[in-house]
Amino acid sequence: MLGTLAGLGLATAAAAHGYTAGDIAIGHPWSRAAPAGITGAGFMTLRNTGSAPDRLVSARAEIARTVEMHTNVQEGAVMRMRPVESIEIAPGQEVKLAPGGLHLMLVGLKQPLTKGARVPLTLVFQRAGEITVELSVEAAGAAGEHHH
Ligand SMILES: [Cu+2]
Repeated sequence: MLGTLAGLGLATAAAAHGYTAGDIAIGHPWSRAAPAGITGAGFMTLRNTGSAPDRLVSARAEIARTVEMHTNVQEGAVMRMRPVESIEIAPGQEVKLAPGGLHLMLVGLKQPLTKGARVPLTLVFQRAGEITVELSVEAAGAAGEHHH
């Protein structure tokens, strides 16, 4: 039993990567393979382990002209993306940036996002400050793909 649990723990540690900035834990930042010139996406989980609210106020990446924060909203039968000013992370809460919901947009890719690559992305939090994480680039999947 102990051996099985230890094995699972190792497997999880190898597959996922995470970062900590102050009270904010950033879990498995990832992106999808995409060619240069278009817009890529950034996904991750943001968990606030502290007792004060924090917010992601901006992000930037060398690989993109600009990085925007978006949410997906339902308008009748259509899902539309809408820019948001910031993403709030309440104390003790976890916010998921995932396909179909909140996400980062890497606008104007200067280079392709290649599967298997690690792409530096700097996140700026109101309280926790700046941290540079690496987006792990996964396959270009159809599920949750969105268009500009
Ligand atoms: Cu978007």
